[in-house]
Amino acid sequence: METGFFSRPRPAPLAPAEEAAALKAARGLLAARLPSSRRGFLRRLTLGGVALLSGCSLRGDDGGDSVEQALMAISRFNDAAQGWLFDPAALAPTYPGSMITRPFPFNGFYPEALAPVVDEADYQLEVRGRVADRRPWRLAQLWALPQQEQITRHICVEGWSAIGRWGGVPFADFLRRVGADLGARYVGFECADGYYTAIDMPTALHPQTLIALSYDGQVLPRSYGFPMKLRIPTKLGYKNPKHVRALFVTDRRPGGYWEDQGYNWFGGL
Ligand SMILES: Nc1nc2c(c(=O)[nH]1)N[C@H]1C(S)=C(S)[C@@H](COP(=O)(O)O)O[C@H]1N2
Ligand SMILES: [Mo]
Repeated sequence: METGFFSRPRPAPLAPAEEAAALKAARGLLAARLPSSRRGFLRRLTLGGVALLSGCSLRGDDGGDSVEQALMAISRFNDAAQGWLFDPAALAPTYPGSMITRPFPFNGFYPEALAPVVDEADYQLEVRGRVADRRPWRLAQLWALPQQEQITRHICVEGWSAIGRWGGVPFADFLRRVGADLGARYVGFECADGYYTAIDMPTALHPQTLIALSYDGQVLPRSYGFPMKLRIPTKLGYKNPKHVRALFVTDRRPGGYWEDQGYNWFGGL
């Protein structure tokens, strides 16, 4: 299913008063369209979320037209898109190989040249928290597990999206294999570059959530998260940790590098 509403240019920021007005209007429109059980997220709705929901970049330099367009798109928001965004079991759209974005963009909280260099020989994935088997994993052991591939869209709140092809181990299979407490609430991730983030258990168990070991048929390149990243197509880019070196299962909601600076924790809306 190609919904087509996520491609957009990098936006220029809105003025603070415009931001506040756009958010207030978006919350009002969405409140009218959501079941009461789903309205909790509205308090945490960010402008990135508005852009994601509407597919419109919110620019400050076009006289407010983009805000108006975004709000119109939200008011037309269809049930299929809502299902994908709000139902933890719904599948993210997948795409044909011909739609892969080349080259796939790099993003990180530092320039690409500073991406961490992780030595495969030294690498161990630590597993902690509410898990029966906490033995660390070598990369070869992860590669030995049954693999799956997906071509999905990565959406960054900074205003770009790109389609890529990732392969790896369904995270639900991994969690079952290590005897994770699947009734626990969260899985947290720590990365080799100091980045960190976390997801809720329904997202961890989602059939498209992968321990990604490959990108476009190649060993996952350094820029995209070698030796492994979590690929979570139902979540925004910042919820997809690269260079993961440790994960833990917990009931206490972990923070995140961007989440702790105000990004929406749920990050998929
Ligand atoms: N370890 C680590 N993971 C990270 C980040 C980061 O800076 N460090 N940035 C996040 C953000 S905001 C995005 S958009 C994606 C970018 O992934 P890409 O370089 O494969 O496009 O990685 C996410 N995961
Ligand atoms: Mo991002």
